[in-house]
Amino acid sequence: MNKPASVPEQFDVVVAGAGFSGLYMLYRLRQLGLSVKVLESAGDVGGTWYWNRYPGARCDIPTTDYTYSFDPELEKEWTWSEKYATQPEILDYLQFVADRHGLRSDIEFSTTVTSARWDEQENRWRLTTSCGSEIRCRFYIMATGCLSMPKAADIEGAGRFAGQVYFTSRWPHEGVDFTGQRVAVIGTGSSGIQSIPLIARQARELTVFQRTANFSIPAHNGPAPADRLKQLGEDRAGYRHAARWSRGGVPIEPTDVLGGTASEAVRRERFEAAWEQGELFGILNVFADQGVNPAANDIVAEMIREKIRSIVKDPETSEVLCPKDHYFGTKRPCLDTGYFETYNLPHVRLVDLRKQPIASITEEGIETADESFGFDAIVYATGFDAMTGALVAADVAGRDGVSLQEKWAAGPSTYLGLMTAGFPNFFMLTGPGSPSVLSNMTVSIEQHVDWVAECLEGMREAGLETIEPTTLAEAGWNQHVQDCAAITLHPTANSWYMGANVPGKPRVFLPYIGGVNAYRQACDEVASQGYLGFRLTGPGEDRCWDGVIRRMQPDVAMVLEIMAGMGMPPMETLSAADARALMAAAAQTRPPGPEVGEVTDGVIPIPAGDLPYRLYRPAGPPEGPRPLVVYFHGGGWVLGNLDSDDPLCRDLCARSGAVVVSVNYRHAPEVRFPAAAQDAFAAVQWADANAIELGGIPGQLAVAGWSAGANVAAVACQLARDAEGPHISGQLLICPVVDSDMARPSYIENGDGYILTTALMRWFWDHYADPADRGDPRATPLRGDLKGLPSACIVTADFDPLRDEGVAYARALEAAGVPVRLARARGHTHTSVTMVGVVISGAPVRAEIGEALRDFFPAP
Ligand code: N01
Repeated sequence: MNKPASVPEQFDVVVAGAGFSGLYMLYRLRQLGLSVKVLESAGDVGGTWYWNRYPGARCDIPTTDYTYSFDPELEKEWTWSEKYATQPEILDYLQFVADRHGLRSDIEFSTTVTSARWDEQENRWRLTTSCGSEIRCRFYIMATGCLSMPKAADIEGAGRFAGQVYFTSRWPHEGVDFTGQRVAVIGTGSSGIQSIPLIARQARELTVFQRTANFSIPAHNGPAPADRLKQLGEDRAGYRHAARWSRGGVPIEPTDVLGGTASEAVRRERFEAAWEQGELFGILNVFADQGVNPAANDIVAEMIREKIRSIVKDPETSEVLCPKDHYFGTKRPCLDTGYFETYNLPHVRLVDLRKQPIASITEEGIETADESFGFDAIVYATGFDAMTGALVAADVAGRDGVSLQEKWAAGPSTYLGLMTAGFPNFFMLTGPGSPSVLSNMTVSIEQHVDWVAECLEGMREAGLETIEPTTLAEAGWNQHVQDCAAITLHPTANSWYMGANVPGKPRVFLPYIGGVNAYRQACDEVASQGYLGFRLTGPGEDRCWDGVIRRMQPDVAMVLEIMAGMGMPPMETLSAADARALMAAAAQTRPPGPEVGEVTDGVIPIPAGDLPYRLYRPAGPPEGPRPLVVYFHGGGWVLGNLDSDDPLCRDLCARSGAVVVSVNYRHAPEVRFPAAAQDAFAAVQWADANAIELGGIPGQLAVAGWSAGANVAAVACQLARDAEGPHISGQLLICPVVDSDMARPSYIENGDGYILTTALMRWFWDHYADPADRGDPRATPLRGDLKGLPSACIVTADFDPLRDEGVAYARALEAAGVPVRLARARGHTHTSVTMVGVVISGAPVRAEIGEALRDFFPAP
């Protein structure tokens, strides 16, 4: 007789993992009255802190912060013994939490989820486990951690070694005694750096194999910091609230000191204070710009190298220990206790794998290109398949049987790091695309768990059964995650943040670097907007408010926030003179733009008087004449001058290799339409006639302009065509004004809040041209004859009221047979693309502009 098939167990929710996130998730789901089962591979709770038992394992966020905040009573009952608690103490803490809330009864230990399949008919997940059981659940939540899947040993011969082999990430529970042994440690990340000093205390000989030198600062461990304890004692709730709304999940005051401009004394003082403090978020906050500006980063990096050189006595060893191949912070910096000092011990040796790579592991030890080493034990501290490893390995398949592994073949794709399209009712806690590893994990974990719990509660109340992100929302979030990373130095490093440590893993920045606070804000907004970007279904219900939660470039958003905080009066409420003074004052504080070869000022004689110009000549070869670009500044025909657009002109010059002549045309309201347009045309005629004197190549002349400057540049092209000369090779129009019609959708969408407003545009027009003149093609070139005009590059910005008229001009030029390149400044405002050295995300757009300018001319 056949054995009857066992009936699968049914739960509302299954959670995989019983570490920090799984335990709290269980607690919250129970509070909601849902039936829950937690499956945990390990023999007990603890997650990371269960497995990583190597000597010296500690957290690298002060334990007063690296702790649950959901239970104030728990906080009172538990006191951390040290600033950075050891692994056994953190494990004790998690066991204490599990006991205190009776969590173990819903956890099945030593059980791994071996597969998860979405059943579309039943709207259920079907799970199988390593114990052979089947489970059905409505929601499946992976709380499997970011650094839980050890990286496979990717070294030739691994497995051949006859001695003892240890992985820091899977350390024996009974501990290891290295006394009298010859020990090798491979890897100098956090795990290696923490364990090496302690292994050195026991081993007879210790040889460390280092592929990449790592930045590390002393932890200065000891009692929990008194100031932190005082703050917590006085206002625990306030402290935790501040942590939740901080950038990294630890409440610190972000500095506004810039490395590039700070005095040597300030630099030194800030660095030494951070070094003494011994905290990651302190050393990452020496300068506001160290994460984005190579020069500022180099200052911190060099000061750390100085420290290493001062600690390590052997100059050759200390040089090998000095990190030089990545910017500080782009690989996770380490906190150590006596790490560099360890290399002063006579029985400790450092092998530089950049000079002598490992050829093979042998039965006796390790062979490099130059030497054979014999060992009794090898310790692999070689890291993890971070952030995606545990998720992808878990054999999860969503709609149509598509697995996570297949879907993420080119890198992870998530909405908010919480869910992924095609996998309904499947949540990831601290998944890729969330702040996770870049933050205090416990704060991020609590935020994710709370968000998921509130989502499930809301669904239950609304009678909804499934939730799943849309592909639009997910693509938007992925883009935002990458945009946030792109303005930092992070993508330059071969880090596990980039997936670069695992051979063959797609190179994608994995966590969200926009900050815990910004991320929480985005998650809250998504929920409060009816779960924007999610499809929710239930009996007779199918609702979806589709959309993208963050479309603006992160640094543009930051600039807008700063400007809003400055409380400046709206420009259109000022007189022209006051508005000009305000612009001039703002220009004082910005970066100067790139160096160019030569900058000279002069005047262009025109019948009405002299027009000032400034000429920028590129640095470096080739000597001799270059193409000429005549540039007209922005400012609504009212504001602006040679200084206002100076950084942009330098940038255009450096990127295009052309001589740029920036012309200050006459301004309204003193001189109104059509003076600016006439001046522009006169300047072009003059530049063409004087090309040789200006260092230009006769016949190779383009015009360019931004905003109202692009307006007069476009008009100059039409006037030159009508006058049958001069010949213009191309027109670069950055966010141009080409029409006076303010009814286009971009005016409706972007007319307020993005610096150039509808009200300001009206103010500009009123200063410049009478209503009766505004239909004149010399004011609104879109209304002119567009045949026979020079090739154009038109740049439009997403958050610009003028966006649609720029597009309209491009379309109209194309229709008239003019070759057009339309460059979209994604996520930018009218002004942000021009903010050289301030808005880093504008650089790729300006690179495209430089290329377009070069394309106007024959190749040199
Ligand atoms: O791993 P890692 P980890 N041949 O990837 C080297 C957290 N954590 O376990 O840089 C030779 O950082 C590799 O070299 P390279 C923390 O977030 C926290 O140390 O790839 N060498 C690197 O030196 C941390 O960042 C704490 O060139 C090889 C090392 O192995 C993260 O976990 C403690 C190699 C791996 O360093 C991971 O840290 C511990 C090979 N084939 C961990 N493959 C605290 O809270 C790899 N390496 C303090």
